[in-house]
Amino acid sequence: MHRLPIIAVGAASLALGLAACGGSSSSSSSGTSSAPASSASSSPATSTSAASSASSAAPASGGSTLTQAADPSGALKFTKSSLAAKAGKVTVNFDNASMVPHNFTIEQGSSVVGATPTFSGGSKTLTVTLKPGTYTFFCSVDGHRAAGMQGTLTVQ
Ligand SMILES: [Cu+2]
Repeated sequence: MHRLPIIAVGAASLALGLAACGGSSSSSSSGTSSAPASSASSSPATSTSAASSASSAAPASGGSTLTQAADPSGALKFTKSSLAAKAGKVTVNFDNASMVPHNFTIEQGSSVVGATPTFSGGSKTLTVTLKPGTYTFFCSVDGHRAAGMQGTLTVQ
């Protein structure tokens, strides 16, 4: 008769102990797991959205892709004196097979819209977002523009 209450109390205290232990461990585990979970879910989310927007932007935006090249024999001229593109994202693949350093610079009025680095013996890609208008492209290496390395880019 006396043991049943003792056992019941013992079981109750054991249950309390378990409950307290379980409660503290679950609250601490939920507290610690929620922080990494939110940071873990937010960082992949931002990286995937950034990656998907970056990867989908070029092909999916329907932007124009232009090709231009410096004279491969080293003459101070571009192979095309005029270019045309649609307004929006414009990608220029600029090839300079010669050993003369060149760049491809786009200007509207007197402000530079975008430019590749100056380089030789390779190719560079320049991506700019352009509004409709008339732009000038040229090579900004000293004397090259004056020698004829310039042309007109028409954006519609
Ligand atoms: Cu040049």
